[in-house]
Amino acid sequence: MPRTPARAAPCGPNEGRLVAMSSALAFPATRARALGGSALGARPLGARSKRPVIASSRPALRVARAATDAVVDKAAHNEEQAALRDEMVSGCTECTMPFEAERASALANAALADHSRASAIARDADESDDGTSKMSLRALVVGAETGKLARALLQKGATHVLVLDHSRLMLDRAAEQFDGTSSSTMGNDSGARFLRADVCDVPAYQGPFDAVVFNDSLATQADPAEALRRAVLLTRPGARVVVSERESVEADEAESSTRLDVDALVADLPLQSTLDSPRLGKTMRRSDDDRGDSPRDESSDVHESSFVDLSCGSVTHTYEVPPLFKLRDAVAMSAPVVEGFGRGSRLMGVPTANLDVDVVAEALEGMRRGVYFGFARLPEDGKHGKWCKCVVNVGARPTFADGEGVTVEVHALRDFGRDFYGERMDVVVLGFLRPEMRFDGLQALVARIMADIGLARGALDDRACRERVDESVGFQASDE
Ligand code: ADP
Ligand code: RBF
Ligand code: MG
Repeated sequence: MPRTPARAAPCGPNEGRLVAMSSALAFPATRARALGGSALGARPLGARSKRPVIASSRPALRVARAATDAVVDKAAHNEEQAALRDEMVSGCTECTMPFEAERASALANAALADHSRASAIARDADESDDGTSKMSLRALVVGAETGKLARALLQKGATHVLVLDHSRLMLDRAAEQFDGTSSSTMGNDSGARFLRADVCDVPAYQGPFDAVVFNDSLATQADPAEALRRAVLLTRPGARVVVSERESVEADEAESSTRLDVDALVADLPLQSTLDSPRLGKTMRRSDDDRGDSPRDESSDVHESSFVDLSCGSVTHTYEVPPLFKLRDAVAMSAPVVEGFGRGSRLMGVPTANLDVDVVAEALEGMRRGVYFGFARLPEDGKHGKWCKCVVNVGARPTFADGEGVTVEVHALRDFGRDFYGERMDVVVLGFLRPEMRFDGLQALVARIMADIGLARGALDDRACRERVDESVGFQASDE
């Protein structure tokens, strides 16, 4: 796929239709134009722009800001979207989209080609007795369109595809792509499933997903930044996140500045471009750049290397959720354990040893706020002196009105049977799990922390990770 931004080149048998249909897709032009909002009054926030297909790196933050600053009545927005899309489908006689098959195939490739989990599944199948693997590869499609993308994903190795849309009719139309054998709405059966829901409301048990594709749907979300953030939280480490927006070649310059700046939206998310070296991983510490062994700083990481594919009349960005234990340099900290907020994370079932932030200030400098995993120990405690697994939150606890300061909280995955305020704790941080977020209440936070702990355990159990610990930090991790 071309990396160099260029004007959209019509491709495949639909050649020429892009110009004729522009953002109207292949639904009747009058109906499709209503998506822009003019027929129903105000243009929805983040609605599709008719920008010419030019991929400039201009910092077009406007849409993201507008979406987050404004108080959006999300339910009303979603209903409006559903009505518009229902109307598009009910009024269409020839339900096809420009470059439909080519685009589905290109997006499925972006989502799954050379996917690390696909290789793991192939290895697992090789090693299994019956030559098949029980591992799943789950994809989430936001924006049903005609269902071709879901089919392409299944053909390219996805075992489960969940398709979301606000429009019931759109979902029904997409589901028609599947016969009874390949589609299921039941339980954990493999195949495609269709759900009328907002991406922010997808329950965690539907995932974790190995690929998420925003199929020409991010710009029409009530809050695109939040939608992306929620989607990323539903993913498994190593997952791909693909954002594709259809573009019009006839858009005027005035509208071009409202084009969604996807790179800006993902800047605070744990995503890296698929162009980053998987061996080196994403640079998480600014100090790497200070030492000059990385050509770019962390914030420009995503911007410089995001993948823009302009084929088939779309602009497509492809990112990867970093696989676990990807911190290039382990971060070592050693500090006395101090009193926290006394609100009692113990009540949450997750006691956290708060490290004295003044002591770890230097290590903290280059770290982004978020959740990490690694090993911890109480070096002065004969019984608990061995390294044990831990999760670490470096952040300001936005879920609570605690104050603004950044704290470093270590939850050791071991039962110490006592408190150890005032004692020194050593921590070696090896990997980044996710950015810190504001949750809607304690229950949601605790549920996510439990998921973090599960991911951390899995990563730290991995032999490669333990070997890396031995190499880079020079200690043997305990088996606990
Ligand atoms: P605070 O708000 O004072 O940090 P917490 O409810 O977070 O209180 O409890 C943290 C304290 O619990 C730690 O300082 C430590 O002394 C103790 N503790 C016991 N077990 C653990 C553990 N497995 N991980 C972290 N802290 C633990
Ligand atoms: N607090 C937040 O407000 N948002 C988070 O995303 C968040 N993630 C955490 C992840 C882990 C693994 C741990 C141990 C704590 C996290 N916290 C988070 C901090 C939590 O709010 C804090 O431990 C309690 O409020 C007690 O200070
Ligand atoms: Mg604490």
